[in-house]
Amino acid sequence: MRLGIIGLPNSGKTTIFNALTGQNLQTTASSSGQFEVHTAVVNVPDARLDALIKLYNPKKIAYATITFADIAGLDKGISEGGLKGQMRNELSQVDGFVHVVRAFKDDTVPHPYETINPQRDLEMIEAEFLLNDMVTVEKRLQKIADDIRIKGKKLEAQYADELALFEAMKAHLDAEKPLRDFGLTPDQEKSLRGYGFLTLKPMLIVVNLGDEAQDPEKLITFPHKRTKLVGLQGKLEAELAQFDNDEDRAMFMQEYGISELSASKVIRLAYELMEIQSFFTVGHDECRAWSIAIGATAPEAAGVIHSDLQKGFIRAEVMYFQDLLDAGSEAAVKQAGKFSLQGKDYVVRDGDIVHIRFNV
Ligand SMILES: Nc1nc2c(ncn2[C@@H]2O[C@H](COP(=O)(O)OP(=O)(O)O)[C@@H](O)[C@H]2O)c(=O)[nH]1
Ligand SMILES: [Mg+2]
Repeated sequence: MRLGIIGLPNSGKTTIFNALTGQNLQTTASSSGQFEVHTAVVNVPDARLDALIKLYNPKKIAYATITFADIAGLDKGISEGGLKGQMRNELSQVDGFVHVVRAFKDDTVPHPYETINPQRDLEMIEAEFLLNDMVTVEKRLQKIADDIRIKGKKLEAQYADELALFEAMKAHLDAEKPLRDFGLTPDQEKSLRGYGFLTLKPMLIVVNLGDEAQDPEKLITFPHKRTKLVGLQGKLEAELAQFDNDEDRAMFMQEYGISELSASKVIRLAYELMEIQSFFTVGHDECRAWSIAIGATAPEAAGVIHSDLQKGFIRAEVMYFQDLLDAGSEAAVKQAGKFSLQGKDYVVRDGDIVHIRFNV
């Protein structure tokens, strides 16, 4: 999963990127507004995998991962005529956004629009995304109209469904509503994937609170689907991520009243937002966590591991991780009757331990 960190210049994107990834990229008090992307891959903390590792003592360990991309260069006016080039590619390819909005006051850090106003800043970028999606929809409508004009009315029937969908999306965007709220069916969503609509992507709004711990709900109103809101103290969190001694970090956290590190909080919220969950594969060679869409079936889980496993899927051997921990061994799970063989319709649960039987 790839999450793009976006926001106005000087909102604290790079600071939050550092907090989430433990990196130490240069932050800057001058707003350059240049397109630039930095990425880092982080492990998804998982106490269940830690427990499984203790049980198997495997040669290899692999946590599920999330890629964070710090995307600089968004600002007002950028979507005029539709986003272009690398910025467009980068934004349309992420699975979701971490949208950083500035609430911290600091006279040494200039704000591109002078005053501190998180709601305005959030809406400013959202307006750019709405405009970009509108341009994309209009281009498609134009293309369909041209096609019908050139190749004749017989194409009208063929295009009828798509035309109706795009007209409805246009009306929706005209009303300044993000496509997140449109209520696309899963099939429609699949058919639209190639367009990379930005207002369709899940968005975690991170209010960068600075020194003032306060309720982000008081600063931001954004009642839309596929959206979550969280407040973080950017600079403080970035400093916390630099500790390599756990005790020092714990003391620091206590001092500032921080109960959960921003990295694990953001990852937890991202999992909820993206509607994904984890399953495990275990053994003395490797214990590993994988992420998968909630509601995915056993063959789809197999496909996350390797496409051959999905193609040649026969059955999945399934145990629930807590049953394994309670019983102490695979043999004991079997004795307790809690081991099962599942077919292609089985819906994987969060925390399942899966072994795929396959044939290629
Ligand atoms: N006082 C204060 N300054 C911050 C905070 N977060 C970021 N900054 C500062 O704001 C400036 C811009 O931050 P940066 O992360 O580079 O913003 P970006 O342009 O969105 O990547 C830097 O000087 C940061 O040190 C914060 O929580 N409090
Ligand atoms: Mg930056």
